[in-house]
Amino acid sequence: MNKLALINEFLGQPANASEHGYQIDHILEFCHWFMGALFIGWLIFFFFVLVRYHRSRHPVADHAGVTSGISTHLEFAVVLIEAVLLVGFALPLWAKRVNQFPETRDAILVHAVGQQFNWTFHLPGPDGVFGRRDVNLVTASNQLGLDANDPAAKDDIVVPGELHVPVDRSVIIELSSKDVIHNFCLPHMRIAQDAIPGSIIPMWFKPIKAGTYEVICGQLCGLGHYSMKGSVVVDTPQDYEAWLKERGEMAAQSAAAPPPMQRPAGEPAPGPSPATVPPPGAPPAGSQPSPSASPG
Ligand SMILES: [Cu+2]
Repeated sequence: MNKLALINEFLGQPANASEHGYQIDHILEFCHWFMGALFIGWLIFFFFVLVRYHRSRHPVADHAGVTSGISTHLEFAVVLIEAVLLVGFALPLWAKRVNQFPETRDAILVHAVGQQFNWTFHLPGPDGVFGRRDVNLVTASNQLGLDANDPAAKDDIVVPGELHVPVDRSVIIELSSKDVIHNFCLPHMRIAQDAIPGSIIPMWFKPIKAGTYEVICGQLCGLGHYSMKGSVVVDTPQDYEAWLKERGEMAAQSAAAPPPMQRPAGEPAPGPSPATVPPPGAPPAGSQPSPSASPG
């Protein structure tokens, strides 16, 4: 790392672990140094003006003002540098991110679904086809509403919180959300994208360093937002295959297990509910026979 890049480290940027990340880092470095120079420049100018135009030196206002063109030149230079940064560097880099996706046959394709307050990952399994998902099928044990009757869903892998990907291979993540707007932010990969209910939004990156990296939610999505974390584990190809195999076996086992018992529609939940427990001091319900007065 060169000395100039230390400003990113100083500002808390974690070490880059993606192929394109150095380009983002260069722009960040330049912007921070440029803003630092502007800050110091304006600060010097501010104190110069405070001293130079103090009331004791100029008791009467000068209505002619400044006649030199230096401020115009300085402001034009600042606008020019900002325009070059935006049009010359930032926009092309952003366009490459959103328009030039890797070929799907070379990349790992994963669905990531955000909900208050966790991430769930959906992989297509050995057949390479994602099973159908239906919001009406969502239950506590089927967080994504995967359709068990869809043959393509039989081998699908659903993992909460932790996604594994192989190193040196592009990863395309298609994002969606079950409730509010979340943001899938991977600071080490220099990538973030909103997850919006009703939309499927793709993002991609290519990890170049094995390790475990934190996923955070980059949108204030509710009271538990602070705890909406996950992780992306970048494995060697062998470790990734082993993880995929293990997860595939677990998915096959859970698919073969009988479905959990479900109450018939309309049947109330077991145990007292707010509707069946009288509030303290309330007269006993007349229409309901008490247990001691059972007919017999
Ligand atoms: Cu969130």
